[in-house]
Amino acid sequence: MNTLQTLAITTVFAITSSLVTISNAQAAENAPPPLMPIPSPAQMAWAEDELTVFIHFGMNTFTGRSTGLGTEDPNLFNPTNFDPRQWAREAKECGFKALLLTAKHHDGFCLWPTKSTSHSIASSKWKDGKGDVVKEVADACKEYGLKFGIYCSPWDRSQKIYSMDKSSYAKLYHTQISELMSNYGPIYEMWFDGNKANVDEWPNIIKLVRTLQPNTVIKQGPKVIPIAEDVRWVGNEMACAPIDNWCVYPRPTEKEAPKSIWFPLECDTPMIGHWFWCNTLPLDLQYLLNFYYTSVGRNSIFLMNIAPNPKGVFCKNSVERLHEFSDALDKIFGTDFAAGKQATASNVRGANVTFGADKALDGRKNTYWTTDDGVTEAWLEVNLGEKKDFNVVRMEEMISLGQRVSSYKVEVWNEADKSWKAVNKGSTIGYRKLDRIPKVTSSKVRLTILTARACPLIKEFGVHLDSVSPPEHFESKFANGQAKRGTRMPRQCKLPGNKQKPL
Ligand code: FUL
Repeated sequence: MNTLQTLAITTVFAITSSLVTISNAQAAENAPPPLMPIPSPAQMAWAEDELTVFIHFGMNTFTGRSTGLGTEDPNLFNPTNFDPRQWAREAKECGFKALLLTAKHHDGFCLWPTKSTSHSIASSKWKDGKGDVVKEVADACKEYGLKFGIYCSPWDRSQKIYSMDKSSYAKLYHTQISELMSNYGPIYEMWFDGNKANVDEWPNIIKLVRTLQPNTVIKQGPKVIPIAEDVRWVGNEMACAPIDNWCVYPRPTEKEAPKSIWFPLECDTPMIGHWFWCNTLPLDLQYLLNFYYTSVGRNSIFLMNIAPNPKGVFCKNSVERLHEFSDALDKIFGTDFAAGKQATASNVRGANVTFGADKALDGRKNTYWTTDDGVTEAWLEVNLGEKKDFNVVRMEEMISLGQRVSSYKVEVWNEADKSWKAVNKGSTIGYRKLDRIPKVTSSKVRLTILTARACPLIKEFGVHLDSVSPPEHFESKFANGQAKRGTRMPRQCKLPGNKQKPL
């Protein structure tokens, strides 16, 4: 570190920000070239959504089942106060960017008047068989400025041909996807479920989505090689991404795979009910905050399921919890003690202010601190100006130019013995990494990139105080905890007297 320290270049935010008005360091002279793979524009926009709402609504809402049988009477579907505008309004108010609806779940009941089967709302008495849930939800999203996405289960228990005549089922499914991709405006994400998904000629389905909705991201359902989708499932229902989460797939090793792709993880979990409504209380706020840390805070996005009730609305408890969650995020992340403060780095690319240390503290999404080519070990030091209490460190890479960092440490300055004290070590950063640490009080904090695939590009670095989550969430064992593959959310007791199970 001594050599690095001697190379230290100080850049002061106040001076440089007034001199440099480059809004896009990507286009700047001597900018680092992209390190492949990089996200497509659709994948990039998807990553920036951060918070998205999953809606499981359909036949199961009225039967209480989590997986329907496929033999249900269409007339059971009868929301008495169907109000997707309420869903969209609440989601928007709480900072969610997109909403994804189960147009058809495993029971096969279609929420739009499809030509492919009579097992749909067209056969119900609801709105005299003239209703179209998918359209009303799409319209509500448009009205409130949310992106709209669709889930359509490949597995279909209402169709005997699903296993008996796979090629006929593939045609039926093709028709359904074609209708959904053609008639409801832009679809930001097509979510294929992998559960028992076994559809003939799957690549044709992917091609169809690509043709009809070229800007959508496709979530992987059945695992078909070569991978043609854009997003993969996290592997648990606890919204818990691995602590070392690469969007580069397969994950980089010393010998990088020549054909790695950008293939980010998506984290989903139910906030109330199982996936569908089942008269439970929503999860406590501390669960939701933990999910945020283990999803958005681990280089992923959070797809939080809110099950509307049989009336067709988010119940009062869901709405309250959603607002509590949003308020808590504002409280925690609304103040960044490092924002705009004085920063120093061990190396600045070409000694050019465009890539200076302060660029990691300027809150802009197109600027970053970076180093010279070949410099993959480097530090960024921030002087907070005065002692601050904090327990969350936020790091963000400029992923549009590739995910690079493979190990780092965070240290705080100990005034008493004039030394740096490590508070955390980590591996990947990616779009955003949030490290929870036991609360510290310090006036200086330092991020050291220890190893990277190429010169690191740090878009943002921040420190925050989370006074909402319980203190045990900041202990390393919990904060850096992992979920086992296949883990499902603990189901809650039914009302009344619901007792949340401990995390
Ligand atoms: C799973 C399904 O089986 C669940 O019912 C739910 O839809 C979840 C999002 O995906 O595979």
